[in-house]
Amino acid sequence: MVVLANPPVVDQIPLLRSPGPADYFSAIPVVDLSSPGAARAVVDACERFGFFKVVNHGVATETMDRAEAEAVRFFAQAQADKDRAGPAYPFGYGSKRIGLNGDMGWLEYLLLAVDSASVSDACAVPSSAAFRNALNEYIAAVRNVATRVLEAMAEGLGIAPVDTLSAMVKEQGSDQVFRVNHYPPCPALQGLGCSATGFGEHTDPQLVSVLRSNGTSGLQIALQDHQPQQWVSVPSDRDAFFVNVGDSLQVLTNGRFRSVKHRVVTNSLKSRVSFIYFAGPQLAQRIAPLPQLLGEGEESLYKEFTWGDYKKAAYKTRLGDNRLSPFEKL
Ligand code: GA4
Repeated sequence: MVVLANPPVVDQIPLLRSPGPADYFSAIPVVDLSSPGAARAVVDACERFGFFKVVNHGVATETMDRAEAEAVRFFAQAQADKDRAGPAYPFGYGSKRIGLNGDMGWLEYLLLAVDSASVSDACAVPSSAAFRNALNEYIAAVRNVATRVLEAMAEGLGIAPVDTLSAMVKEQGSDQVFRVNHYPPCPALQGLGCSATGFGEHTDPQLVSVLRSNGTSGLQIALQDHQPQQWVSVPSDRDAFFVNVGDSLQVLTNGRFRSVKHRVVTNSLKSRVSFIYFAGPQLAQRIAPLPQLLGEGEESLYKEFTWGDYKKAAYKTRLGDNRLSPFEKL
């Protein structure tokens, strides 16, 4: 057997099969957030996929475009200037390394803490007022989408009060994170049938994550209950948001919603820029199935933990690990 080494530029970055037209999944659920049927559609999508697209969300195109243009400007800077905005941990600029345990992807990014509805003062980056203002406007808007989605979920699940889930994110001191990802093209692999992993497969630890990207595809989700695992490509839509169910929401619903495994495959010719808002609760928030969702005699599938416990454990894992399994009851 001949084992080919990765071309030097993508050394250390795992390769994936390049997606073809047949991998695009046209059946991604679409939720019209302005429609009276939104609550039911959200619950259905969370049960079947842990993932859906949101349209008619009310966020102005200019808010998204301005933040994207500023991000493009930031990443176009000289490498030395961007490196001065690092390291990524706890917050700032990072390149290729994801987390602290050896994961690598073909991307550069900004990892930022969010306080209330804007970039935390604890983050010195971005230092440009124009970029920061654009991000703050975007974050306020996307946070509002996330809380409306959490309210639709509660309504659809029949949980009262309807702000039971959204309040966890709106509370002072909730643990919200924002990520700006730039996946440069990787022409070295063009025509070889394989692509660099932009962001390796993982589930998000929080309640929900809300993603928006430019028109370059790359996001893939794993379909639930498919053996062997089946990855499908999500057609890009720069006017929509995409929502992922995270591990914490899986636990709060006692597994009724399952967190979605997802990953990003790099395009060989086009840059992908994405924004992801991760809606987490306060560190002290107990993550346990909501009593209203437990049927008679139904027990929690999970051991007791707080978001702080989960987060601490998550940062010790590798990206692709199943982070929930140590918290499952035997
Ligand atoms: C996945 C979701 C978010 O991007 C993130 C990621 C975090 C990081 O990039 O530092 C983690 C990853 C994410 C889960 C496991 C740990 C932590 C990288 C990693 C290997 C910001 C988050 O909250 O968890």
